[in-house]
Amino acid sequence: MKKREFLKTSSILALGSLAAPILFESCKTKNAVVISDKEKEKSPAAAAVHVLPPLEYAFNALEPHIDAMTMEIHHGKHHAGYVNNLNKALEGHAWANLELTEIFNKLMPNDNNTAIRNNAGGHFNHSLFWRTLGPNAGGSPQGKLLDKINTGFGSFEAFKTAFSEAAMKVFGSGWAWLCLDENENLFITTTANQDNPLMKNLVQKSGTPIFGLDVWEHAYYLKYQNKRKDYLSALFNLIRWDRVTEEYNKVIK
Ligand code: MN3
Repeated sequence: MKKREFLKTSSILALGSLAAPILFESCKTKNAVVISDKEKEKSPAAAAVHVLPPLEYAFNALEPHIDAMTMEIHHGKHHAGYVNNLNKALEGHAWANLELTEIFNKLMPNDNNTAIRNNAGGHFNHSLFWRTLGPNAGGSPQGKLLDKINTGFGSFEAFKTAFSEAAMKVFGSGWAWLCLDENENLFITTTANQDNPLMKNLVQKSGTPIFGLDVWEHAYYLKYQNKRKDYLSALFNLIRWDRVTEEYNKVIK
């Protein structure tokens, strides 16, 4: 057996004896969508393993706004791919046991961590996205968050317009974000690819995202083709403002 083959076989055996039970254990104990820092299991015997959070609703639950096939592919292929590729990219890496937010803090321009950047971002961004969508949602936020939106943007309608305009301007693949800055003020920003505003060394304006909208074509193309604007309008029927408020409350006590 060549050395390379031996190493390959050894690592598969190692994966079989260590990672598989951890993965199994993780899946068993995960019954709620959790994001970021709480979504991986740690073991002294192996690097942490990031886990695809299950959807809280059926693939067809967001119809007619998002079709079932888009959801199945988006969650089961795209998001699952980010999780798998993140775990691969972190194998043997110094950041293997870091939380996603810690990884975002460490990313620097041109640091040769592109696979980690793209897949850690993809995992975090989609976890937040699924969590803040749901059937029978939409409407407008209430209470403190609504007050903050009114203060920051003039009105909820004005916020929707500004957010949609920002999302329309994302060229190619990316995300539109509603964030809190260090002064606890809301702002809208966009990022390319799977970057997010927590990647403070990589984005123009950093902050804590409380809602993110996926404007990659894979999020809407099957149903809306090139009509991103129609997808954006429909999306407002799915936003769970109670969950966005939870994200807001994590930042503002
Ligand atoms: Mn996506």
